[in-house]
Amino acid sequence: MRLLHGKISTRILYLFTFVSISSLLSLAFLTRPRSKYDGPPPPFQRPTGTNSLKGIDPLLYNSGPPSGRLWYPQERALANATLLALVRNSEADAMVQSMLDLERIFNLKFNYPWTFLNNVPFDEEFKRKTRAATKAEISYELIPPEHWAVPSHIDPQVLNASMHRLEDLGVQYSTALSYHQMCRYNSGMFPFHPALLKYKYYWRVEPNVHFYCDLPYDPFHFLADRDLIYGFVIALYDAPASVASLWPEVLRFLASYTPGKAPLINPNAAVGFLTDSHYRPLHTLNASGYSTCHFWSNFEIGDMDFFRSPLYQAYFRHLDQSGGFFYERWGDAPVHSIALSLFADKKGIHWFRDIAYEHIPYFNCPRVDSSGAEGRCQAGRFTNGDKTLEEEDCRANWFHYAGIG
Ligand SMILES: Nc1nc2c(ncn2[C@@H]2O[C@H](COP(=O)(O)OP(=O)(O)OP(=O)(O)O)[C@@H](O)[C@H]2O)c(=O)[nH]1
Ligand SMILES: [Mg+2]
Repeated sequence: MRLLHGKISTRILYLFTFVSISSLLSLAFLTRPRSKYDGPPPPFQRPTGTNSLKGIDPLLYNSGPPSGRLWYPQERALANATLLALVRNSEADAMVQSMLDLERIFNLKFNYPWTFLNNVPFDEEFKRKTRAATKAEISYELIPPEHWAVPSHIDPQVLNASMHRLEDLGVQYSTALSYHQMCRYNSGMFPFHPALLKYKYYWRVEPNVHFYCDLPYDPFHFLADRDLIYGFVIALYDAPASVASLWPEVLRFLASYTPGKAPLINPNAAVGFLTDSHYRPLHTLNASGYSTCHFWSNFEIGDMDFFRSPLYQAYFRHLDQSGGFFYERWGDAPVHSIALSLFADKKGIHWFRDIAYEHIPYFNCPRVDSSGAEGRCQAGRFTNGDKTLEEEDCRANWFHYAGIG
């Protein structure tokens, strides 16, 4: 009998000890100091000295989903939108890589149609490989030759001399004629492709990009519901020599255009984003007053009506007429970004902080939950490890002039 009592009291003692230790452990867990990154980021303070966002990058914070109504799969009819890629036949495998990522994180649930554009017909191999990468509809489209051709006002001798001058200045791709054509096409021609006229919104996708975290809501309805016209993830400085005369040409356009009653520059535009010289004064100097900061356009989710508007088209035609797409190497990224930062309300431009993305060598990596983002895309990662690339990040300018939004 005594033996039995002894056994019971030992068990009670064990149980008591177990319960006490567990309670202490859970108390310690619950009361542990929360990381300062567990809530939304504090109001943005522009770093002094360098543009480094180390320690204050909004991507380090677990800011949760965007505010307002979000539309999840099957909750609403699809928006008038397409996933869009200008791509070469030789890039089929790289395109499939991007597609599989975007399908996995987003489109398997939504089923938005894909549109592929090319200046030569897509071959059977490209079609076969890309068809196998999605259940969604795909259109394979040839670009009308007159949209792609080098305009007749471009002088071949000046073009040749300019290409080699830029090459000597180290401007990447300056001697590749097709690269100039591609930049011009993406700057102002693409929304007029006959196959795109029926769409309002596009999500631009390039071959060989990566998407990491799940995107649970519809980004097109997100833009439409909030009167947003453009979404980006990464903002970078450009090589000043590639755009040396772009800003003066933009100023000439602004001086020459008579728009009627509406103000040409939007009263709530982020002009300072374009003219800033705080972090890289030599860039602003060498690009004749343009900071060279731009939304990196290999990722864009946007409203084609902005690029189809009479004002944007007048701006594009002016730039095109000046020859700078060929005599310099103006990219569609600065051309889009300048127009957006002049003609649009800055509140209409959205930073998709929650889309985890990589186009070599840069990243946009959010903190998706309290355990941090997945493997390769850890919160706040910006480059592939090359420290010299860190200074190419100009998001600090955008946050300063337009807010984090
Ligand atoms: N059809 C077609 N697509 C092109 C051509 N040149 C470029 N592209 C596409 O245009 C987009 C931009 O070209 P990229 O070569 O990626 O240019 P980039 O992003 O500035 O350069 P990288 O850093 O090398 O990726 C990609 O989607 C390419 O597939 C071309 O001559 N024909
Ligand atoms: Mg690219």
